[in-house]
Amino acid sequence: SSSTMGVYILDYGAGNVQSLANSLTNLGHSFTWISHPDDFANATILIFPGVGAFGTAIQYLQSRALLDPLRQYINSGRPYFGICIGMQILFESSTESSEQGLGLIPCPIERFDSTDKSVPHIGWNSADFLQDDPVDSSSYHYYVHSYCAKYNPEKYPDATQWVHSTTQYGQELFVSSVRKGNVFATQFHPEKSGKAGLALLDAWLRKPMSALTSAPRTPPKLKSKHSLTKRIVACMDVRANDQGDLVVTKGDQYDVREKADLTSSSAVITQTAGAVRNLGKPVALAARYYALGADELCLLNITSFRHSPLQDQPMLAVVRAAAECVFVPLTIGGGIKDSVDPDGTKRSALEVAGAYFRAGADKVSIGSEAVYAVEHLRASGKGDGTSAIETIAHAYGRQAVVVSVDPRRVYVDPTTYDGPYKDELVMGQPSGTENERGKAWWYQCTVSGGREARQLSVVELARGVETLGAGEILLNSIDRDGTGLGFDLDLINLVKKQVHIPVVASSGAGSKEHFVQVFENTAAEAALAAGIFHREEVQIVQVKEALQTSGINVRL
Ligand code: 1PR
Repeated sequence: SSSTMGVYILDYGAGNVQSLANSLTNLGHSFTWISHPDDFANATILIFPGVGAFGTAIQYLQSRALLDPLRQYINSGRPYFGICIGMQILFESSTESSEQGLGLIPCPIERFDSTDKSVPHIGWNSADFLQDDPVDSSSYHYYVHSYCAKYNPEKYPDATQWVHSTTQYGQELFVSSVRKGNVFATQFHPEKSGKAGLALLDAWLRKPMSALTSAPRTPPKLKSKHSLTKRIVACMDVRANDQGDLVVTKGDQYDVREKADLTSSSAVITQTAGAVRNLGKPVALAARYYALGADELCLLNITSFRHSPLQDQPMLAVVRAAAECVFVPLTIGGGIKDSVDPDGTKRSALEVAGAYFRAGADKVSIGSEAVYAVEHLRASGKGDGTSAIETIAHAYGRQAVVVSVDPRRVYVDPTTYDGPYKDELVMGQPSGTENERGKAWWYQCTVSGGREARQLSVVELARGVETLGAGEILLNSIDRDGTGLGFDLDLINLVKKQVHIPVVASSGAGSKEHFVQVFENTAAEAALAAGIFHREEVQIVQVKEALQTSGINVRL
């Protein structure tokens, strides 16, 4: 039963608008999609959830003759809620592209300064609200963007009357929501901000024109530290078991089968003879981790290299079902590449990614293809615009493209090693493990889930994927995966030094202290774990409490 009439969502065909649809459904509001310019006439409430790139959004609206009707709708005084790009288009212009915005708010959209911080700004941050409103100002909201409206009342005095809240990232203040008359818009994603975000959407839908009591405005001030939290990511490796059911599995250095029963006389002595480990059903686990406070979820289709992913309807169905009940960001990986269906139909990586975005994914994660793309980049000196990273970043924005890296240590004798990775060697410490003492190592990239090693180091890969347009690095470690020995701090520090994009530390978490360790000793923006959560050895909330006790900012 709907409490609101005539709610319309403007879908501009790029980015994850399904999440907004799912959150409205979850809240019990019905809605209609705007697909034709005439539809605006029937709308009494309009939401524009723009994810992606500014230029692509404007071009799409223009090509479908939706831009002028949108402008007319907003000018007519009917309620409008814009999200992310849906907020940015209200501004004059964006340095992201040459397209002009609607120009309601006289101020440009500009890129964050990346000299002191990672860009995109990804994660949960808080806001200073300057007006009374339906927002619980103590809550964190999810942001994912490289461009923003900088808060600058001296330079853009006429924009300040729109400012509803500001948020600090690094030492920059930006406008995180605007509100005036019939217009409300947020840079953050309420549809991905858990319970707080859903509550905000619900409050607005119930009273979209609620008169604002103009509270006296205290101009926001820069603080010594921003309040972006460190993210805790729960990861589910998904594959079919021998019965053909999709299950969440968990490897030990990427081997996901049970060890063979070596005591049985008939056992063949191999390490991989057992069944695929089954740790649960993907959608049920995703729902559980959302409820338990995960800041983000990751679903990896770990056998996607075997077949054509768009034929892999079960995985798309998993994403669709997970997105219906999970209101934090969802990353989908595995098989994001150019492929050919059994009937000969060619599918570009962009189409594959598009199918996942439409199903409800917020980001896609690219593994093997990223390695090949950087090999190509190294050979030819520059990207040719055709790689999965480039095409998807162009259409959906960098922030939607994660590169998942599967490096493995290659141990060498530092006194004799004369190979190409001399400058990247990590020296083993006397306090290290038996393997490490007196040795040095470099990190080699692999493809196909660690099955094949390539002549490419993790340093080359990290630099290359940033150049090509990746928005984030998911940094696994084959050596640490499933071992519970803790994150590979050397690896994380090495990669973190190469790039200006966020890095998600992954592999090896065995206790809550390991999360404290990774954030105290590296600049990783997020930490991901699988086994420890699947086996319920530690709860997500315990991890966050331990971090908070150590003075690390988290969303509790
Ligand atoms: O190459 O683009 O098709 O992507 C394949 C994706 O599948 C890559 O992201 C790759 O990392 C992943 N993958 C492939 N094979 C495996 C495997 O385990 N056999 N899983 C695999 C990688 C690593 C993490 C794991 C952490 C944390 N899994 O996802 O969750 O290591 O584990 P822990 O906390 O238990 O230590 P493409």
